[in-house]
Amino acid sequence: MRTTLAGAAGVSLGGCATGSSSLVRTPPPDEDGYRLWLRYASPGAAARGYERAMRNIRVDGASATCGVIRNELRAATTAMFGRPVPLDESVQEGSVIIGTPRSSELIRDLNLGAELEGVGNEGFVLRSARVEGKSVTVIAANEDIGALYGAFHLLRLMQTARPIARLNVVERPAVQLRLMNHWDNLNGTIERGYAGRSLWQWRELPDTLSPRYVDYARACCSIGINGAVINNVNADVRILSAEYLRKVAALADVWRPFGVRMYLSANFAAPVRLGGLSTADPRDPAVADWWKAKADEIYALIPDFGGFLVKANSEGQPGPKTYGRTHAEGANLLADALAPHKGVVMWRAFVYDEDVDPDRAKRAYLEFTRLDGQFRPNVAVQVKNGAIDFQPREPFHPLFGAMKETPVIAEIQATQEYTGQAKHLVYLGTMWKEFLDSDTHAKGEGSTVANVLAGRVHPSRITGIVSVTNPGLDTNWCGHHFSQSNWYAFGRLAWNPELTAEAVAEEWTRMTFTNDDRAVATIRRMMISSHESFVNYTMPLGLHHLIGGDHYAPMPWNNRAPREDWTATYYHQASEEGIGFDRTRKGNRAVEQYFPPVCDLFDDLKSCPEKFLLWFHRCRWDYRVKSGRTLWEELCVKYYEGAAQAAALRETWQSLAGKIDARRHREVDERLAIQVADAAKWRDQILEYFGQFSKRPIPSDLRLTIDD
Ligand code: GCW
Repeated sequence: MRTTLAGAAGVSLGGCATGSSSLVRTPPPDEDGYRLWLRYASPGAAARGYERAMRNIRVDGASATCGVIRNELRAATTAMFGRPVPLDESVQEGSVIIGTPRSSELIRDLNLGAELEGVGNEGFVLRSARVEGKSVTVIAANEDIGALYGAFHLLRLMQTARPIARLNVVERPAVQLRLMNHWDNLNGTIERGYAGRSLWQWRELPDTLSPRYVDYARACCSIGINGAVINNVNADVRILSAEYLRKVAALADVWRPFGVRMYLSANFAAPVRLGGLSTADPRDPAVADWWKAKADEIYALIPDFGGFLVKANSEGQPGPKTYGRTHAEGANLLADALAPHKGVVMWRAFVYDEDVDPDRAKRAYLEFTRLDGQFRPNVAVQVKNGAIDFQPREPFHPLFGAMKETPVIAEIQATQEYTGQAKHLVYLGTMWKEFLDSDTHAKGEGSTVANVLAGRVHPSRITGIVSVTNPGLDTNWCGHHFSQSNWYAFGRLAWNPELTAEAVAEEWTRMTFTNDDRAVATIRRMMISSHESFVNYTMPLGLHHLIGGDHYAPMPWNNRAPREDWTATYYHQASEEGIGFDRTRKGNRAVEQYFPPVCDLFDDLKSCPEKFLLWFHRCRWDYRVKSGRTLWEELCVKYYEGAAQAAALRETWQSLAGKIDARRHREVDERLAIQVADAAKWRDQILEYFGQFSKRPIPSDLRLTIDD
């Protein structure tokens, strides 16, 4: 028998009293961040209008997902209005009517056929309408999950103080797979996790289900995330054992009504390590049979299992190359096992085999483009946003747009491995937008990464954006209160990459902290500038991989590691003569992996955006950058600017005291103190290190600004 711990989702949704600015006299009561962006704070003065537009809620349909819609709306309205809005069947002025043409006669009669045809299985129409002569709000969808997304949309409008009286919203997600990628180990640790231990309680599962599993699913679903790979890509084979699969199935059962599907990272050597076979060679029929039987076993337990994510022949993981086979043969082996069940394989392109090319940045492109066309229809190649590894800034990976016949999905990283590890406030929405908006020119202008991912450049059977993600058992889920915004931004941008980073930051701020317009504007500005300032005080002007150790602090002096391409010196190549990696046509020709005119843009020193300067070019210390300064001076300016921006970030946050509850305000401030100190330390250490090569002093005017 399964037992559910007391205090499930609905209960954890107590109301909170932050209202609009005019009402805030005393600081709002302390919060711990557990409720994320689903706090459902009182809408203050707007409450009356909302209540008028929400006299009762009618959810047509009997599925578990319809139950979720009712629970969420009941809990949300109770928290926002101090009493639940009645859930009944009546149609009156101000009813909210939710359903699909199959479940609801009222929805059927509205004849939304054309609109609904366009929104697919997950989209919805949210519209003010007249039904039986009454003004109502309708949430219509083809499937119940679409109606649930629509309900969350309506709640988001109310949480962000937007009007809900004359609505005409038609939404569908831009891509199919919007997945959390957890790097959680079975022993409860999380690789690159900075918010406590793993959420998954393997010892308790499958019999005991933590209420956090429900709250996790609510959070994901509220922003359109429709699946999770729950274990590390450095995969423990035991996840595929009968014992663990029962545990996994229990989680999948909890998440199903929320539309969050289960996926697993598979270890390519599982037939050997788990199955006891003598080989995992994809051409061995016994190996193929083993995977088929394993897939059948999984689907018997989890009928809607999504598929496998695989890290193969990368950083010590086994893979097809171990047996002299290609990545395509490896991926196809698993794809064939999953195909009868409609599962997919997400095969990672994060490979950097030294034999392929001396430059790590070139290797994945070289390996994968030559396999284009060889993958089964249910394989997608999963590509990190940049060609190295989630650096604070990278140009987009040249594989985007380059695979014409193979679906390519994007992997971004919300867990801040290289971006301050939940100690620094770094909102990644801006960085991801820079990536999504980059024009690959694969088929002429407008072939942005976002369009490639949505299958609008090369028609694609599988589309997706996934995120290596950040929640753990910390009460506030993500360690830093602001790191929650990266989970949020991932979901929102995967649903709609056209949203601006500003809009997403604003939504999140209103839902998470306050609807006070001035405070919102201040926090939004802090968030929007935070990524650039982090780049400034860590790796400006196209510098990358200046790291060592645990990837927290830049260590440009790092010149010793088990592999050369894990050092920092391999990338910056600083010497007395200059700094930077020559990837131009005169250098190692990495630029040629991009389509024209992008390759020309990066190749030409004059046109190469300075944010990528030292990524593509090797420059002398006295090279004049666009500002007229020498490269050395510019580098100094960037580092000083970054440290000053970090200090300003903290001051700005402090000015919000009283607008944010004291607890969260203090907890953020404590981390900002670390950020300010780190930024200054990193500036000084890095400039001292590079100064040994440039043999130039730090411009005195910069030093003065600090000494003052
Ligand atoms: O970013 C690097 C990390 C590794 C990680 C690897 C990967 C899961 O440092 O911890 O391993 O990439 O993406 O596979």
